[in-house]
Amino acid sequence: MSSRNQQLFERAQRYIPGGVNSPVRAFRSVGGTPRFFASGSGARVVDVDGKSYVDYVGSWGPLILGHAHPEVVAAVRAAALQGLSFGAPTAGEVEMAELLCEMLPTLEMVRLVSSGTEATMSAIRLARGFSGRDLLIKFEGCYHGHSDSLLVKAGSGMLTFGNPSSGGVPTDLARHTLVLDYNDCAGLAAAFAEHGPQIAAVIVEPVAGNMNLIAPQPAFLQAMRDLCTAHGAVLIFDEVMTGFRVGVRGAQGLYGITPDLTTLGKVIGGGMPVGAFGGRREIMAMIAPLGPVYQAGTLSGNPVAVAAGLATLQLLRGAGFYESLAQRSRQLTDGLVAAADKHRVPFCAQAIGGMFGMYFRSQCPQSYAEVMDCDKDAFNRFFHAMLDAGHYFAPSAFEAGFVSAAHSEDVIASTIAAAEAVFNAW
Ligand code: KE4
Repeated sequence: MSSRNQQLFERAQRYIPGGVNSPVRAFRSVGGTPRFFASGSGARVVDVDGKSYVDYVGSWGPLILGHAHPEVVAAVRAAALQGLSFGAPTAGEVEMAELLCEMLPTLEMVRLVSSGTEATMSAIRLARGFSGRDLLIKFEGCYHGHSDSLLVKAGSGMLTFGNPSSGGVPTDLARHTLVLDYNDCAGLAAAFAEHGPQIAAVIVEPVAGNMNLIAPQPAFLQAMRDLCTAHGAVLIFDEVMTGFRVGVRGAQGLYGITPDLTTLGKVIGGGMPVGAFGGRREIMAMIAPLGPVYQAGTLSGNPVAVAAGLATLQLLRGAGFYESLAQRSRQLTDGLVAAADKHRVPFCAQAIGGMFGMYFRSQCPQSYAEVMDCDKDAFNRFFHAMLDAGHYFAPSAFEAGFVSAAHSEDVIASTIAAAEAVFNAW
């Protein structure tokens, strides 16, 4: 008899492309039937067949406090009882803007939107409007949402203009995006030497989390900052994933780099749809209705979503929050590595704040090419064995994982014990 997960997936595929509302959820990278979740509480989620899992996806990052945190749910309930949306300014949006600018001092002004994609799309348009230039630099393996200028893969040569990486993206548009190698300082310098006066912006994940987790080489981000300053290009830190995830001041605080613009999402909505872009006042002043760069959104700053975000941000400012989160992440990665080593399985893992990467490879990768060198089949085998054991990791070898404040030492120890059993039977 098919499970309720399978029954729902069959129904879903009749009316929803691939049966999902976002491709990675379809399990196509790992195979098998995606899990339909019925509920979540703290570090756990329960699927429609009643099976419970320790959750290391956390809705891809937003659930830094764990599922259904009582204070966040209470804030959402209270806001909802006052009305779901007005399409007009609310006090909560002012509080949110003030809080974001206080927590991230590089933000002089900020605009709320409803997703990370909207945030990065708007920031790129703003950088082009501010600089009067068209060329955008991004890095292979970094994902910044699905706006057309970002669905571009490297051209034939590293310094040749991009080609569409998705159907429906005009070649004429893709050619305005240059795709370079992450952590390649020489390639970045060469691109500026060749195209400097035409470069509107560089957009980067300051810690890459969409090609599994790749840490920036210390010199890489500083070189980017220096080159953007020297050539009058806008440096955009896409902190949709790293913002308030790797530390209280995001990756910009961790590495001491001041971007010109920052994009945010995920954690700032606490599980509800909130994105944001912000930065230098002289740049943000170009955004409508102040300036000529248009940007808008029916549900931007939605009061119920903002209530969830405000409650979340207030709670993660608590003393020792990030120290404890980082300890839990390290407990997980150290434990997984020890379990794999004990059974001589080629494996490594690393954590930065509340996010982590794990790789079926002897050394942690430092580039897109090295990520591609990881044993994807081994990951898929591990993924399903751990899923069966009740531990839910991202259903792709090319995604980072997330720990929440609800992941106690004991919960993490249970995951490590399950991994030990999996590696013992490897
Ligand atoms: P959204 O439009 O999905 O809210 O945000 C896009 C985005 C922008 N920038 C970064 C650094 C991101 O990681 C994302 C979205 N991340 C993926 C997870 N790899 C979301 C999961 C999904 O696409 O379903």
